[in-house]
Amino acid sequence: MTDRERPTPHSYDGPVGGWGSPRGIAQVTRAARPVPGMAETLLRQNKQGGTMCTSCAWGKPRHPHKVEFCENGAKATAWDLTSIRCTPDFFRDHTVTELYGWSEYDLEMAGRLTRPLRYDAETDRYLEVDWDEAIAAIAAEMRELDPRRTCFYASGKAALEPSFLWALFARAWGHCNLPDSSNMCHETTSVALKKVIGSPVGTCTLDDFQHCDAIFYVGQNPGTNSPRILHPLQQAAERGCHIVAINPLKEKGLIEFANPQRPWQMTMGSATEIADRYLQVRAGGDIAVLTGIAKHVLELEDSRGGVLDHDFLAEHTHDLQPWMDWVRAQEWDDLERVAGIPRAQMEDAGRIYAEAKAVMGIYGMGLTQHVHGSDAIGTLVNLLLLRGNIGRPGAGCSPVRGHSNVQGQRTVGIAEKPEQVPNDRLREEFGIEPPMEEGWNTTAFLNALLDGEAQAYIGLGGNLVRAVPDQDRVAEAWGRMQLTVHIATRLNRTHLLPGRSSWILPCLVRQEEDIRDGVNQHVSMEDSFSHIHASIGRRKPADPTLRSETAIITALADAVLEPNPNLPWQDWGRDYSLIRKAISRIYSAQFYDYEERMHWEGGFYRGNDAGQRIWHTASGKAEFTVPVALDQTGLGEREGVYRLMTLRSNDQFNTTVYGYSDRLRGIEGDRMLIMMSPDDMMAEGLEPEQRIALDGAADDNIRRRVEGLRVLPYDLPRGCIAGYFPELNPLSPLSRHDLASGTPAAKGIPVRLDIGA
Ligand SMILES: Nc1nc2c(c(=O)[nH]1)N[C@H]1C(S)=C(S)[C@@H](COP(=O)(O)OP(=O)(O)OC[C@H]3O[C@@H](n4cnc5c(=O)[nH]c(N)nc54)[C@H](O)[C@@H]3O)O[C@H]1N2
Ligand SMILES: Nc1nc2c(c(=O)[nH]1)N[C@H]1C(S)=C(S)[C@@H](COP(=O)(O)OP(=O)(O)OC[C@H]3O[C@@H](n4cnc5c(=O)[nH]c(N)nc54)[C@H](O)[C@@H]3O)O[C@H]1N2
Ligand SMILES: [Mo]
Repeated sequence: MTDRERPTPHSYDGPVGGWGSPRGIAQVTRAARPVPGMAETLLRQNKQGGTMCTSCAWGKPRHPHKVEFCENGAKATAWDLTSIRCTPDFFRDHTVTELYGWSEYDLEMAGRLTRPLRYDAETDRYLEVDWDEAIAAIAAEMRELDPRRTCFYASGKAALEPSFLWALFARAWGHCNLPDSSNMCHETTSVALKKVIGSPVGTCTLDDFQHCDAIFYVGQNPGTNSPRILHPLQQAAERGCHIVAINPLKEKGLIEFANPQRPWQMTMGSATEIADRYLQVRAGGDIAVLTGIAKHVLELEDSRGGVLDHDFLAEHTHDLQPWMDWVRAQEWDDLERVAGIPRAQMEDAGRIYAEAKAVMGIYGMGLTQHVHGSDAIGTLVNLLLLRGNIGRPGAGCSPVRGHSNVQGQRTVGIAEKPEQVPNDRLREEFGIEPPMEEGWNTTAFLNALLDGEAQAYIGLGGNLVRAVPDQDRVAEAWGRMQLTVHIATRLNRTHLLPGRSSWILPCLVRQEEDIRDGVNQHVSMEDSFSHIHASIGRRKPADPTLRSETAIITALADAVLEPNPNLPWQDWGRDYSLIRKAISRIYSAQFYDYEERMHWEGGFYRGNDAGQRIWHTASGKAEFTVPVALDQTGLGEREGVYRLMTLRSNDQFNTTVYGYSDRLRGIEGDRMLIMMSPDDMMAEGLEPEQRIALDGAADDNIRRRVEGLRVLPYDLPRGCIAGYFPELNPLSPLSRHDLASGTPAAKGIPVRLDIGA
């Protein structure tokens, strides 16, 4: 083995944006074959009078660019507006058992669902049913069930109006089993930020990018998952703002960006450098690296003084001293070992922090999807607090949210904890008795499913079986439920695991017109910066009989619940402004003048008390927190055990796979692969492209395995490997999740290599 050459890591030569971006759009568009109006939809996207993109939740500027969409927003739009149809004929040709064997990509390529479908066990097929018949039959079955054993899942796309009604329907019926996609995503943020700064959401707005002089950018991949962030990042970098990236992968979007809106950058092939510091942390090493940075800030304060914002610390924070004692007690050797970063780099970042007037901390799944993810967020906030970097221009913490309305769904009541909703107002306004016991979040629902407790699943979008940990065990249990109902736009694997009674209710996408009583209806959504925007669709529906999510929810609620004049489901289904009126009565401090303000360019700001330095925490101040461990995976070192990070490629939206190109990482072909450091490959005697299997290495005696994975050399810290979600989800143990919030630990999955496979 000594004479073997070190494999060359895969990489992509071009910058993010640039010419690769239109080419990437063209490839997916060719496959999706969108309807002719797509270009018009894109030109109005994220602007007043247009449709808000269904891809990510990034903010929409008050002064939009001529083109305010990105590569991945265009792909998502092409996908939604495909001209391909998945009609009842398709199901005549294929049994459900056969379709379950299809890939994610092939299933979604069957096109938009057009008609309500009922599963027929005898023929193992989905058959067309009439809308009224479907709603009546589902309602009749629901009425036989115990609401507390039913799950209403929401994926984060549905707008505020249907989301509010979804949660209200659940509570009026008698449960708050309201898991949503954020339970696998930024629930860590909702719990950790709430605890330390008293706000469950970020404190920044888009304006802050113009005032900051350092950005700590932790565990988020902007080039793929929120490309529109690259514009403000580019402007900040050009102003001389330091950008310190903390990520085990050298993600292309954090390295350079060629702005497609700037002809000279496109013509000259030049690009802006984004991060001026890149800390290639080990998976799970963020608590250590951020603590190392903070430790150096304290050292600078001790040596030269004038570094900490003492007035802010005294007036606005709590428990500084125990935290400082703890930081000072940490040995550099331990911090270096756990972070995988040399002390000099942490000191350098500490100096940048200490010298910056205004600092933003931006983060994504690299922080949230770990066993000690909440502590990692707390650690980022500790650092920010040292110099009063919350609650003033250019400063704050900014989680990059996922689905386009996932933050908004929480705002309007999709929450399993009774204390997260204004129960008294719900009682007064609607005359309902909302349940006061805690309902199921995603992890609790899955445990109830595996225990045989869960009787029914009603899903508002999503592909839950594929998105969750322990996918194989969940899939096996899924069909034991009495009733499964999916409100969906396209076919996916979860739909192909029918319960004893199973239904698919197809719905409109946001870009399509939604005419109720002769009027095209607006909906609204909330972005990552707590701004609410109106959105309207203008494309003709994929099928004339399709219904909107709101129309489906109101019809079902009307059929399931006892009549109640305070819950005018039919009126709500006809005129969505009446739903907004109800929302503004329940959440009056934030949603006043909703009907008017949602049309403002850039949306209206719902406000954030932590951003005003009003702290709704236990102590009434921002809390310093000592993490329970330095290693946020909680794994420690074990011989032969690797830390697997499951990521998104540039050609997917969660479980929706648009294609097989991960262009920005230089990876093409199939998705059954792992990226691995060339040094680890040498040590393991692995050749590039060799196929291996991974075995789960959690200590719970459950066998977890994925076979047929191609090994690719990649620039990664040793001991860490990366691959794609959802293919690798069978390796992720349901029992490993953030301790405070239950968010699955999708970034620190313990695995062993099986090279003989
Ligand atoms: N095109 C597209 N856009 C999307 C999505 C999509 O699938 N496709 N999904 C949407 C959704 S729901 C979400 S939640 C967001 C997700 O957006 P991201 O938060 O960017 O999610 P991931 O792709 O999971 O990548 C997380 C990043 O964390 C890094 N990382 C992994 N482990 C660690 C670690 O231990 N420490 C640190 N510091 N970094 C780590 C990875 O290298 C990667 O760069 O994107 C949203 N936008
Ligand atoms: N291992 C691992 N697992 C993960 C993650 C990870 O990084 N690693 N990330 C997690 C994260 S951050 C998230 S958010 C979850 C995502 O989990 P989900 O939100 O459950 O999954 P999606 O893939 O976004 O759902 C796609 C399906 O939604 C339906 N759909 C699409 N658009 C619409 C619409 O407008 N309306 C309706 N009603 N239906 C629609 C379509 O049928 C489509 O097939 O996955 C999580 N799972
Ligand atoms: Mo997400």
